[in-house]
Amino acid sequence: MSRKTIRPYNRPAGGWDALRNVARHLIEQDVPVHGARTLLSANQPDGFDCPGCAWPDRDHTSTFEFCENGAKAVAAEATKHRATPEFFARHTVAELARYSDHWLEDQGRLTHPMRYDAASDRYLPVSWDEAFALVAAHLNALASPDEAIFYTSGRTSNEAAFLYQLFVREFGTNNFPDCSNMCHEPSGTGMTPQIGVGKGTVSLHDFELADAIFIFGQNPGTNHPRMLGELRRAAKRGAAIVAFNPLRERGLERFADPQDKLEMLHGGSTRIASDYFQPRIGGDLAAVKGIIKHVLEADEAARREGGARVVDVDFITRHTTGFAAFAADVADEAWDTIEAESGLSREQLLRAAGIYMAAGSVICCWGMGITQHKHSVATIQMIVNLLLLRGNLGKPGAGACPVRGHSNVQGDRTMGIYEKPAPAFLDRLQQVFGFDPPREHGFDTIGAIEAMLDGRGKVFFAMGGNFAMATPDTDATHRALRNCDLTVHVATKPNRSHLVHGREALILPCLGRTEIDMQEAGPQAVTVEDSMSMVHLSAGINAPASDELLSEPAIVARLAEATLAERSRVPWRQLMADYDRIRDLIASVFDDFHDFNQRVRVPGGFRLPNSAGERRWKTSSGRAAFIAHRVPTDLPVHRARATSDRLVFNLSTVRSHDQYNTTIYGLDDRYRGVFGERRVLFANAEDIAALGLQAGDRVDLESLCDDGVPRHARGFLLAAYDIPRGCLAAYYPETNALVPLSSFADQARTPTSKSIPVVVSPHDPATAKPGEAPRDIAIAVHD
Ligand SMILES: Nc1nc2c(c(=O)[nH]1)N[C@H]1C(S)=C(S)[C@@H](COP(=O)(O)OP(=O)(O)OC[C@H]3O[C@@H](n4cnc5c(=O)[nH]c(N)nc54)[C@H](O)[C@@H]3O)O[C@H]1N2
Ligand SMILES: Nc1nc2c(c(=O)[nH]1)N[C@H]1C(S)=C(S)[C@@H](COP(=O)(O)OP(=O)(O)OC[C@H]3O[C@@H](n4cnc5c(=O)[nH]c(N)nc54)[C@H](O)[C@@H]3O)O[C@H]1N2
Ligand SMILES: [Mo]
Repeated sequence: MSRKTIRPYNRPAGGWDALRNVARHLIEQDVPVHGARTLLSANQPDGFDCPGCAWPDRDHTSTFEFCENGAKAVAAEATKHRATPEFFARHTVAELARYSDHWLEDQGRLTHPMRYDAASDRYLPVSWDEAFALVAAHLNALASPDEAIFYTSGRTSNEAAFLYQLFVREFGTNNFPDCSNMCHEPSGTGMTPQIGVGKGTVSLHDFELADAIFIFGQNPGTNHPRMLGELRRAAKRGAAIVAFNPLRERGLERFADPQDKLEMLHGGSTRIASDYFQPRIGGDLAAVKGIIKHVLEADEAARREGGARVVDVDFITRHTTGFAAFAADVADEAWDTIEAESGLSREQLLRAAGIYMAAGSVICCWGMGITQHKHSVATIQMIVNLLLLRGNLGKPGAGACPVRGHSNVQGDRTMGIYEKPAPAFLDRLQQVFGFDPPREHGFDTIGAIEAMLDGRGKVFFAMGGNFAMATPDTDATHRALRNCDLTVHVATKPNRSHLVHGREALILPCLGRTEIDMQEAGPQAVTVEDSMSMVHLSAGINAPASDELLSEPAIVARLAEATLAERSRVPWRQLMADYDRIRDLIASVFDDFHDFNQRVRVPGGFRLPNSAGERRWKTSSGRAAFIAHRVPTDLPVHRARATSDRLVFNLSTVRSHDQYNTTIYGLDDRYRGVFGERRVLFANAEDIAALGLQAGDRVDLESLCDDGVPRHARGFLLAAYDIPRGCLAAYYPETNALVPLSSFADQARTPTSKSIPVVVSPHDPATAKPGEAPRDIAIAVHD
C-alpha cells in the first residue's frame, strides 16, 4: 500500500497478511526463483541459521517454521540487486548522503571492496591486498593499540567472532564495543551478580510446561514472530500469558498461525495475552515491586493464619540470601509511589499477583522495553526477585528469559567479544596461544564514541552493523566517526555508516549467512548460539552475490596476517582453510565447547550448560541474591518535569514491522495501522488535545537533558494511539538524535533509548533538515 494512512489494524497478527507481505518482499527484492528453496532452508539441520532473530527453533530439526520477518531478512540478503563499483562511480558520497536509509538498503548487495577517494568524493574499487595493507599500515602506525576500536554487530558467527577477538587481543586492545552494549547489556549486568549467569535460564521445553508466562517490554509479533508460535501453543493449553507494555501491540493480543491450515482456512485466530497491563514507560520496576508487595502481603497473611505459605520457604532458605532485608524494603515502599510511578492501580497489580501466585511455574521474558532505561539493571533484578520468591528458577516450566535480538549476539559474547573480559579467559588465551593479552578494560559503545570525539580513538573497524545510525546522539556520533583517521566497515549492503566516514575509509563486502562459503578444505559451515544457549551449525546454500566476496573469518585472518605478520602466534591461513580447526581452538579455550566439532554435527546441535538453570549459583555468596531497589523518582524524566514549564513527555523509540534495526525494508507498520510513513509520533488522544493539536498534525521534538546541548528531531506526524498519558512512541533510528550520549543505564551504560524526556511543538518547516517532514502528500488519518 503506497497511500499514507494511519488506521487501526483489527486483524490478528500473522494470518494471510503475513503471507501476502512475504510474497511482496520477494518480488520487490527480485529474489531469484530458487528464493523459495532459500526460505525453506532457513533453520533446517543442513541449512543456514535464519539471520532474523535469536529465538530458538523447535529442536532445529523440524519442518520449516514460517516467519514473516525471518523471510524478509532472508529475502533482503538473497536479493538480486547489486551495489557495484559502477553504482559508486555514478554518485559522490555527498550525493549518496542525501538519499534515505531505505533507498541505500535497496541498492542491494555490495560486490567489491571499495576505498574512499577524497579527490573525487567517491568510493573506488580496491584490491583486497591493498585494502588489508591500508588497514595494517594505520594500525601499526598508532601510538598505542588502544587508539583502535573494533565494533561487532550480532550477526557475526562464533568462528568469525573468535578469530576477531583473537586478532584484536594479539594486536593489543580490549576495545570491543558491540551492539549488545545498546541492547541486552543490563540483562547480563543484572543477572550475573544475582544468579551467577548472564543468560536466560529456560529452554523451549519450559514453554511447554509453564503455567504462566509474563512478557515485559517486548513486541514478539514483529521482532520474534516464531515466539508467537510458542505463546499460541501455551495459550491453547490454558497457560496464562501476561503482557506488560505501554502500547497495545497486536501481536501480543491475537495471532493466526500461518502454519495452522484450519485457522487460516476459517479465518480463526488465537488469543495470546490473557491479561494486558499498560504501565507508564519506565514503570516496570514499580509494577513488579507492586506485584511482589502483594505476594509478600498474602504470604504474611497466610503465615498469621497458619495457612500454606505463598513464598517458597524451602527454596528461599536453601538457595538465596538477602530475603529479610528485601522483604523489609518492599514493605516500606508506599502504594502511592508504586501506583504513581507504574501507572497501574493497586487492584490491577493484585490481579497480576494473583496469576503469579496461582501458577506452579512461571517464566518471565523481557526485551528492549526493559533494558533501555536508566534503571534497567534494577528493573531486571526486580523481575528476578519476583521469580526467586516462589522458586521459579531451575525448575521445569520456570525461569528467566531475556529475549535476545541479533541471531548470534549471545554467541559473540560467549566467544569473547567483550570490552571487560574475565581474567580467567585471558589466562586461557595466554596458555593456548602464548601471547600476553591486554588486561585493561576497553571502550564500550558510548566510550568508543567519546574516544573518537576527543581524538583518543583514531581507527574505527566495524564487523557488520550500522554504527552511525544505531548509536545514540546522532550528531555527536557522526562527528566522532568523521574525526577518525580511518573507518572500515565489513558489510553486506550499503548503509549510512559508509557515508559518515573518517579521512580514509574502506567498505569490505562479505558473504551472508545464506551463501556458500568455499574455502580450501571445501564448503564451510559456521556455528551460532541462540537466545536459549543452543549451539548449532549454519551452512549457506546460495551462490555468493559476487565472486569478490570474502567470508568474515577470511577477512579477519587476512587482516591479522597483514597487520601482525611474523609477530603472530596464530596460524591464520590454516584456520581460514578449514573452520573445523577454528572450532578445535574454541574447544581448547572454552571447556563448555569440548568436542565441539563432533557435538555440533548432531542434528540440532547442543545446549551450553546453565548453572542457574541447575540451581548452582556462581555468585560471591554461592547463593542467588534478593536485591532491593527503591522505586526511582529521580529519573531524567522526573527532573525534566520538575524544571520545565512545558508539558514533558517520556518518549520510547521502537521498531516498526518493516525494519530490521537500522535496515528499513519498507514504510509500513501493519500491526500499528501505519502505512507509507515512518516519521510518526504515537500519543494518547487526550495528550494531543492537551497540546492543542490534532491527530495528523506535523510536530517537532526536542529532548531535555541537563547538559545544555539542544537535540531535535522534526516533522513527525501525530497519531492517536492506545498508550498511557504522558508517554510517546516513535521509530528508531529517526529519533536517535534525541538520545543524549550522557544518558545511559546505571552500571550497564546502555543508551536510554526507551525513555527520553521530550517536549512537542508544532512543526516549523523553516528549521527542517533534508529528509525531515516531507511535505508531499496529504495524509488521511483515522483514529
Ligand atoms: N523484524 C525484526 N526483528 C528483530 C529486530 C528488528 O528490528 N526487526 N531487531 C532485533 C533486535 S537487535 C532486538 S534487540 C529485538 C528487539 O525486540 P523488542 O525487544 O521487541 O524491541 P522494540 O521494538 O524496541 O520494543 C519492544 C517493546 O517494548 C515496549 N516498551 C517501550 N517502552 C517500554 C517500557 O517502559 N516498559 C515496557 N514494559 N515496555 C516498553 C514497546 O512498546 C515495544 O512493544 O528484536 C530482534 N528482532
Ligand atoms: N533509539 C534506539 N536505538 C537503538 C535501539 C532502539 O531500540 N532504539 N536498539 C539498539 C539495539 S537492540 C541494537 S542490537 C543496535 C543494532 O545495531 P547494529 O547491529 O549496529 O545495526 P543493524 O541495523 O542491525 O546493522 C545492519 C547492517 O549490518 C550489515 N550486515 C547485515 N548482515 C551482515 C552480515 O552477515 N555480515 C556483516 N559483516 N554485516 C552484515 C548490513 O550492511 C546492514 O546495513 O541498535 C541499537 N540502537
Ligand atoms: Mo538488539
